[in-house]
Amino acid sequence: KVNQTLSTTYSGIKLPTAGLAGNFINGEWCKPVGGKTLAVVNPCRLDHIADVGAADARDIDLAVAAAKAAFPKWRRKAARERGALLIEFGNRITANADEIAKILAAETGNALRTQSRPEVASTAEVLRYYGGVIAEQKGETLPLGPGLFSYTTREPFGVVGAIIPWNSPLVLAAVKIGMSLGTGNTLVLKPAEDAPLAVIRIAELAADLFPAGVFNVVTGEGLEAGAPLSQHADVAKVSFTGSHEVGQKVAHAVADRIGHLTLELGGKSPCIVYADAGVDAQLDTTVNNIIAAMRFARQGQSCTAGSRLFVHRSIWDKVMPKLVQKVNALKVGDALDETTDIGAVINAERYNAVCGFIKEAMDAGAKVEVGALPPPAGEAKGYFPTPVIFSGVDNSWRIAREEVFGPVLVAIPWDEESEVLAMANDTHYGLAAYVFTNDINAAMRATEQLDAGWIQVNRAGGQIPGMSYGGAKQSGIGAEYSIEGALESYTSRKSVTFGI
Ligand code: TXE
Repeated sequence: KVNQTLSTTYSGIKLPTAGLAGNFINGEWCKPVGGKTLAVVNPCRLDHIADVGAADARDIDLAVAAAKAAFPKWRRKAARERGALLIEFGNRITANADEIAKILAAETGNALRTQSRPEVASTAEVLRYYGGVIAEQKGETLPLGPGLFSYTTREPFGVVGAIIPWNSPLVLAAVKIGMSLGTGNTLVLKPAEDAPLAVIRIAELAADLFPAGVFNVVTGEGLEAGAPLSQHADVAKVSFTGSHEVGQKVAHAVADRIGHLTLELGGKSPCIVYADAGVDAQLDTTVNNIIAAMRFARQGQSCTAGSRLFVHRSIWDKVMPKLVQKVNALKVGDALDETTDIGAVINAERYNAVCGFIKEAMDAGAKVEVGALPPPAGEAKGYFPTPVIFSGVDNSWRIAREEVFGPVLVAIPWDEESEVLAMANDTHYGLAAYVFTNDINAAMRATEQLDAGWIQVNRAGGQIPGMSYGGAKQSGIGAEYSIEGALESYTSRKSVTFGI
C-alpha cells in the first residue's frame, strides 16, 4: 500500500497523489509487485512530469481477482443505483474539471483550450449519460405460444478488461467505465503508458465511490500489463481501443478462451466536398468543417480524422487557398498555453513515424500545399510536426492509405460522384466519413454508399453520448457511446421459459 500523502506538482499543476504509486486495486492504491515505475513525459516540453507504477502479470492477477470477487454483489445492485454512482462520478469530474484538463494537456500534448478542456467535459457527460440511461437495461417478453411464458434478461459478463490509448485517454476511459460498470460488470482498466495521469486522477475521485474491487486501474506497458490482461482466463470480456496490430493480438488472446470482445481500431476516413459546398456563402463553413474533421486540434491523432480530403474539381481553386490560409493561422505551441490551437504528438516514436510519412510523400513528388518537414526528434524542442497538406497524391499512395495519426492531410480532386465514392471506399478501414453538400439527394446517395460506421453530413464534431459508434470493415467490432452498444457489447441475453 502507498502513503496517500505523497503529493507532487508539475508546472504549478497538482498531480494525483497516486501518481507515485500507480495501481488502484480493490479500493486501495498499491505499488506494483515488481516495484518498477514508468516515466510520463510532456511531449511539448520534453520534461518529466511524474513516475507511475509499471504493472506486470502479478498486478494484473491481483486486480482481476479483486474484480472477480466484487462481481456477484455488484451485478445484483439495482441498475439505477449503479447509475447514480456513475452520475456522481461525472459530477465529481466536472467539479475538478480545470485541474484534470491541465494534467491531461501536460501528458498528452493536446491543447488545453481546443482539446483537453472539451475532453474533460465530454468525459463527465459520458458518465452521466450512462448513469441515467442504464436503468433501460431491459429484456423482452417472447410470444412463444399458449402454455408458455418466456422472457429475456440482460446479464453482465463478469470482469471486463479495458485497454485504452493515449490520444483521448479520459473520454475513452469514461466510455469503458460507463458501459461496463453500468451494465453490472466489474472493471480492470489499463490506461496507455504515455498518458495515465488524468485517468489516475479520476480514479482518485472515484476511490470512495464504488465498492472495493468494482473499479480497478492498473498502469503499465502494453506487453507487461496489457497483454496479461487480454490473456487472463478470468477476464470475461476485453474492450480495446488502439492500433490495428495490437487489436489483432488482443483478438487472438481473447479467441483462445472464447471470450467477448470489443475493438475500436484505426481509420483513414474520407471527407467529400461537393461543388455546392464551395460556393461563397458556404465556403467558410466547409473549410472550418474540413479542419475540424481532420482533427488538427488533436494533431490529427484521432481514429475518426478525415485525413483524405476529396474536393470537387470545380471548387478546388476556391477551397484549397482558403484551407491553406486557415490552417496557417492555427497556432502550434505548448498545450498548456491558452492561446495554442495545436499541441504536440505524443512521443518520439510517433513523431518520427509522422515525419517518415511526410518525407516519403515529399520524396515521391507530392505537392506541399502547406507545411514542411519537421526537424528530427533529436533536434526538436517538442514533438511538433506542424500541419501538412499534400496534393498531387494518388489514392493508392501509402500516405493516402495508412493511418498517419499526425496532422497530415491528403487532398485529391474529383469529377464524378461514382469515382469519388469508389476512392472513398477503397480502404480496409471503415470508421468515419464526412460529406459536405446542401444537395439532399447527393447526401443521401453518398451516405447510402459509403462504407463507414459513422457518417457526418455538414458537421465534423465528436461523438455524442446516445449515438452508436463503431467501425465497419477492419475498423472494429462492436459499438460504443450508446445504451444499445452497452447492452449488445457488455451483456448477454438470458432466456427464461415458464410452462404455465
Ligand atoms: O497504440 P497501441 P500505439 C493507431 C494509430 C497509431 C498507432 C500506434 O495509427 O499511430 O495505432 O499507436 C496497449 N497487448 N492508434 O502504438 O500500441 C498499450 O499499452 C495488450 C489508433 O500507441 O495499440 C495501450 O494501452 N495491450 C487508435 C494500448 O494498447 C497492448 C488510438 C494502445 O496502444 C499491447 C491509438 C499488447 N501486446 C493508436 N501492446 C484509435 N483507434 O483511436 C500495446 N498495448
